[in-house]
Amino acid sequence: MSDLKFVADSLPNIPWEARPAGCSEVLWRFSQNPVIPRNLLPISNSIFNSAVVPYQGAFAGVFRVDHRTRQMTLHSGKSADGINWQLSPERIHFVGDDPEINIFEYGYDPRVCWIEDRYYVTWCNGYHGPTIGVGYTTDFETFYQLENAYLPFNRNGVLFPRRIKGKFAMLNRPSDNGHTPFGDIFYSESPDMMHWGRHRWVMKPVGGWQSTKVGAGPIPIETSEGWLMIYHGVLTSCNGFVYSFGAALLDLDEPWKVMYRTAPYLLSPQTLYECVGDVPNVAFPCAALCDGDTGRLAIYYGGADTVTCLAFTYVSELVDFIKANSL
Ligand code: BMA
Repeated sequence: MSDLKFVADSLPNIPWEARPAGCSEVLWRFSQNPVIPRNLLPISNSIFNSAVVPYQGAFAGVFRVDHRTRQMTLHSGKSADGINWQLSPERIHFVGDDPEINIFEYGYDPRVCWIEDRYYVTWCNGYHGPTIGVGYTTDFETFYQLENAYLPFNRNGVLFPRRIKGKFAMLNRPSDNGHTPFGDIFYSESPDMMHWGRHRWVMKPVGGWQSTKVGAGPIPIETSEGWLMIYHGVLTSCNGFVYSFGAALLDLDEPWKVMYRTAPYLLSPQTLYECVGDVPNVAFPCAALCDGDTGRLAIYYGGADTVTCLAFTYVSELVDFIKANSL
């Protein structure tokens, strides 16, 4: 057993399934995938790329729900076990003071992060092109909207779960207005969750499964070996983009410094529900639950832009894997 230290509350009811006999992968898929089918709601075309957190002894989350109109929206949801979900039939209507910012054009790829006293939500928010919307909730019923973090175009805004040197901190990925064929991960900080600056470059695409663009996934987990960042990487094949995911360890005080980064992917689209759907060949992680007692890690990811899936590992095994298989 590793003597890795990591920051995670006790989560005895974390969704979990033991590594299958004979499996030597660092990550293994839930045998009941997908956990959320595309048609869970009468109005849903697809439910994927979604964020889940522990909440009051159970689980809550913000879900990307593309409606049958193909409007991209966010819905809240609750679950006793993290596997069977009840989603609100109505999309989230953020409450805000400024109608200019509060107009909902579209929202997708949410992340949820508990910091200090509330659950912050970040998402790709339509405001004359995609940028990072920021809001918060305490009860997953009422959601308040703050200012957008950046000018368009930006995607994959992922908050750190605590202030770093006194500042809120966010990974993000400047992009373009379309299906961006490039993209590096940057780090930005803020004194107040409104003004973002002191931008630092974190990492770029390097080749193979992560050759076209990279973007942060779940909220990073603090460990004694650095921030554990799971991220997606994109390869451009002759048949379009292929979204896989890997992981990196970032310096605790200066997270733009990448210490280790996986050369092989952790998971690439290989099952039917990852390879077949509205956008084939996509495995897109947006959330991870971690049990502080056992080190169990449950990663939520979208399959083929259609359904929501789970994969499992142990945080110490993942950190060991990153260090042993780094670029
Ligand atoms: C990205 C985002 C994700 C999506 C991915 C693959 O640009 O739109 O929501 O999963 O493309 O289509």
